[in-house]
Amino acid sequence: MKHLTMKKHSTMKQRWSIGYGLLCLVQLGGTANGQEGGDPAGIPASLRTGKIDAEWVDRTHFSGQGKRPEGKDVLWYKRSAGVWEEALPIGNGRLGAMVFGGVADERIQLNESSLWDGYALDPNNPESLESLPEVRKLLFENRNNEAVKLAERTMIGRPRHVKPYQSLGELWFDTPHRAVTDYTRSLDLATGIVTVRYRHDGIGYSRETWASADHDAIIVRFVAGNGGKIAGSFALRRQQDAESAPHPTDGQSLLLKGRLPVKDAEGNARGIRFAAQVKAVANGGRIAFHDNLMTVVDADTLTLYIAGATDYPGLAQAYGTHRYFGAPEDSCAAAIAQAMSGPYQAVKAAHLREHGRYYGRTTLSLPVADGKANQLATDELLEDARKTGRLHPALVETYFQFGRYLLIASSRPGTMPANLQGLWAWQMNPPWNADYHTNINLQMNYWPAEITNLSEMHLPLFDLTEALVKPGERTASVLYGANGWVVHHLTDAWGFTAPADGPQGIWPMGAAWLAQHPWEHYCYTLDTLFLRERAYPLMKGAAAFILDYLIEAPAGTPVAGKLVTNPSYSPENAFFLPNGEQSVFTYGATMDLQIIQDLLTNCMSAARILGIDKAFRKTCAKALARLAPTRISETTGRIMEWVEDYQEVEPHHRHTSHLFALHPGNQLSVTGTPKLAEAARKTLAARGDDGTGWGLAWKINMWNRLHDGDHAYKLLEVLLREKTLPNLFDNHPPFQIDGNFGATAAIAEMLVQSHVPLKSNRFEVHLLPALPEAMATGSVTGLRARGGFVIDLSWQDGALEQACIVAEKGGILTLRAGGQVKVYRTKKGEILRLNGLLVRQLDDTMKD
Ligand code: FUC
Repeated sequence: MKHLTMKKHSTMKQRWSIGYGLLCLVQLGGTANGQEGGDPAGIPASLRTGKIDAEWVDRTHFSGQGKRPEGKDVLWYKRSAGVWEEALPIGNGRLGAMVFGGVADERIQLNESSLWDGYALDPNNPESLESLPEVRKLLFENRNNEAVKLAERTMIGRPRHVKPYQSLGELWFDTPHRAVTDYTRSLDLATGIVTVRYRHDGIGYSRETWASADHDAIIVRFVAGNGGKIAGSFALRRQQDAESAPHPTDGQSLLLKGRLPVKDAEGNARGIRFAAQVKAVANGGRIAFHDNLMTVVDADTLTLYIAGATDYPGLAQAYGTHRYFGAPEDSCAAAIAQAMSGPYQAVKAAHLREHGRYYGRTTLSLPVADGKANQLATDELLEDARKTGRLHPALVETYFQFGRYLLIASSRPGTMPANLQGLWAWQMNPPWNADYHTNINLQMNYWPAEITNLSEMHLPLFDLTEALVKPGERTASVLYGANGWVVHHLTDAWGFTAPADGPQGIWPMGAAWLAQHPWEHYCYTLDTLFLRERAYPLMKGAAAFILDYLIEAPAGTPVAGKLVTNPSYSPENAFFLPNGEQSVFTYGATMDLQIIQDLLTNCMSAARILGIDKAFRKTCAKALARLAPTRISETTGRIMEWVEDYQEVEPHHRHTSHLFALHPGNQLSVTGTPKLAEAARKTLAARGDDGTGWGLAWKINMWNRLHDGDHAYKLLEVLLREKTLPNLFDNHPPFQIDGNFGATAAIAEMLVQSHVPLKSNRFEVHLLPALPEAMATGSVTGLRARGGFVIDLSWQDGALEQACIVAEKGGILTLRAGGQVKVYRTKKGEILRLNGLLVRQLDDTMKD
């Protein structure tokens, strides 16, 4: 249906269109009802099975000039999106959509966060435990590639790969408006609403699209100015495994239904079921159906309610269950009924309150008065950055807030956590399956959660982490004969914890790294109940595995007598062996040791705070004392990535794993470990100023931690100039959302850092630790620091002007700024107002 363009499919000889009321097939030559293009039901077979993305185009002719919409944090454009990477994302954590903003032809691509291929299975390789001693021996004897071969054969999961997260489907519609003037489309981050505005035949039209969290639906509202009428033809579609038709019981809806065709070894169908429903509510006008199309004509206003659901059993039940819950089409109908239970304006007002509650907590202002930000649309600001080499501060503000927006939209309490694409994926096989990579990417998604005041959005990560404990315990026991739980370099919605893909998958550090997050959540919130009930059990279980996995390095190795990991791998870098061969496997890779130091140290702190587990604390302390240390290369002065001073195959490799202790860890710092910090600086410089989107985002964070804001900003410039798509999505390439989240956290850490531990179980709070020259004047509100502090700051010409700090939990606050360190005793709820020299101002007040 719709038109098909000849863009990428030169063999297609026809162009399909939905007329606004009638299906029409526009013949461009060739077959009329061709095998290539169409089927009698009105939807070309190619659109059921083909590549939707390559075939969609908006046929609108644009003229005139759209104006920047109101609102401070707005992405806006003067044309509709041509491709998915220009479309604008909305989401309520579970349901997501990419809105193209087309006029003659609109496309709204839909996602539901639990629509995963695959099912829960036991992927653990039973041959692993037997081969483990031999793998270890080979590695200690520097017979690395023999170890790789044996491990590949005996340790990789069965199956070897996880299955993908997939698109739910797409809503496409035609309208009769082919030539429009003064068009704008925008996403207001503060409201979460995508708005399309234009004029046609002198009449103004607007359409707003948003995702309601509390009404659990996506809503599209069409409004016409005086005398204008709304018309359109609507179709729901999916490339595969689904059928779309008029709803059997609801005369105003289309329903798309399907099931993924997955079978287990016994031939039982195990794929999840899914459905999407779109319901049209027209004020005036008529709704009719033609084959699989729903048409609306002559409406004064039109509201579409879109719901989506699957029968995914939930993270907690996913592993080991054969049961699925509820018919997805019933869930859709229920969600739509709920969304329609109040007048549109009331449902919208509830959405604005709900979204604003999170979004409005933090503001960033980097003022310049050049008017550019008003004239240049978002893609033009990116273009301007590419031309001038410099970022407009308005772009930095928007990019920062966009990262926060994306987390609110893709990770709400009770939903799946944000995957490699957050929530948004149009393909059936997205890059890297849009899975959960646990060797950096999933964790990076959550770096901004606490510091940018979105602590609740962190919760889905803990739900996933808890769901991995049971399968992870089995993997620990089957593969390594170890206690505790383990996760390797990726996981999915079905509790996959075994090594996947290849040797890079034999990286048993995923759980240990994931366990950093609930601890961080505690450090920011000081929620002792959370620490006791959720964080500590996860941390202790991850540590139990590590304590069993560690092994003493034998005589003759560079760290003889010390505890190391084996096998071990520095994600995902390779090195040259002395004989010139390349390898990836070793023992005691630096990152492992740093993750372990982080985990065991955090476990000890947590147990001390909770006043429990003395014996376990001692065990951790003993292991820490024997752990092989992070070492500096005598030849390069850099932090060694591996236990031997191997030369890396790719010196600019995208992972900077061996600086984990600098970021996101905290054992390495400018003030605490100056020698290691200097070696880290050299390491970072050698890694270079380029990289994948997320690789750059990580390095920006690391330069911040070295208090070099200008270098950090230089990389932010590269990220925005070269690794950012027109809709501000991060570009690995391809699109991968972690870079957005990593860089958002980094912009926050230019302004506030609080990772340096003090003896008191507290952390030093450092104001403006890495302020770049390019951000010399500005203000921020609502950033959070460890210890339960909420911080507003303003600065002028590179120096702190004022700070206002709310001590939500009270206690000692150690503050560093501009070379000074001051200590304040605060009461619970106290507000400290400080001038640029950290001197308290007289109007200190207690919070009500
Ligand atoms: C890691 C990275 C890749 C990619 C993938 C999803 O393995 O090394 O670059 O980001 O995750």
